[in-house]
Amino acid sequence: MSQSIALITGATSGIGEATARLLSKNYRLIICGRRTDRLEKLQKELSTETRMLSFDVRDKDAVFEAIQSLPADWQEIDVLINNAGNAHGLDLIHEGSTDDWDAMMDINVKGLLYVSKAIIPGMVERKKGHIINLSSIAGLEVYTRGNVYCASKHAVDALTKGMRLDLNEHSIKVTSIDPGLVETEFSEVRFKGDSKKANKVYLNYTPLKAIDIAETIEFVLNRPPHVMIGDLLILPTDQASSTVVNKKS
Ligand code: 8X3
Repeated sequence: MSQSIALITGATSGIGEATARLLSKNYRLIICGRRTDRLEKLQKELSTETRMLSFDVRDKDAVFEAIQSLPADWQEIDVLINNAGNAHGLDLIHEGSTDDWDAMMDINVKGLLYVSKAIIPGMVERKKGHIINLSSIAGLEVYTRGNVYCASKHAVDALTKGMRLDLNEHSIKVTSIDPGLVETEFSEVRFKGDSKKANKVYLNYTPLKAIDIAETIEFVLNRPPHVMIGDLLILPTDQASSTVVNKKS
């Protein structure tokens, strides 16, 4: 029997890349992202059969064209990991940039919907599948200046719950993974390349690493067929909430 197929969005860095590397032991992989050079490099390094799809989740037509372009023996996707997502800016609501708002809603919410729409009907037909949505502690709590990012992740939380309800009769598992502070390019993107600001987010305590989340995803996927992990909040030991972090100085 051939290995199951997992499709990962945002596979070119951070949690997506770590998850691709970990799942390459047991899955055939479809790695997706915007940065073709990074996808090519990752594809070469993975030991499993891998396909790469280069598209921006914001581009509805590109999403559907890329997924439809998969050859027949790659069409039956067993696991969808909706990982692509970003924060843009950390501004008060009256000072935020509408471009940042568009980017967060377009990538985190609409992009997740487009990819899901391209893949879920096949899962429904086969009555089989597992969707893992990467949400955030920001999908459960709202913090000062988090406004639109938190709204986008609250939307992901609602969509996860909606998917679980609508797909219940088709035996499709739906899981939400809600990380707290994970040291990745996340803050670098949020602060538009200001590394000094970005690095400060992870100073004086021990943040999570991408591999911590990848290992959790692997655990979730390895549960027996009758077990669905619904929702997991994963925090660094030093973090109690969005705003309470035990910084050592
Ligand atoms: C990332 C975690 O706390 O920066 O989603 O919102 S946080």
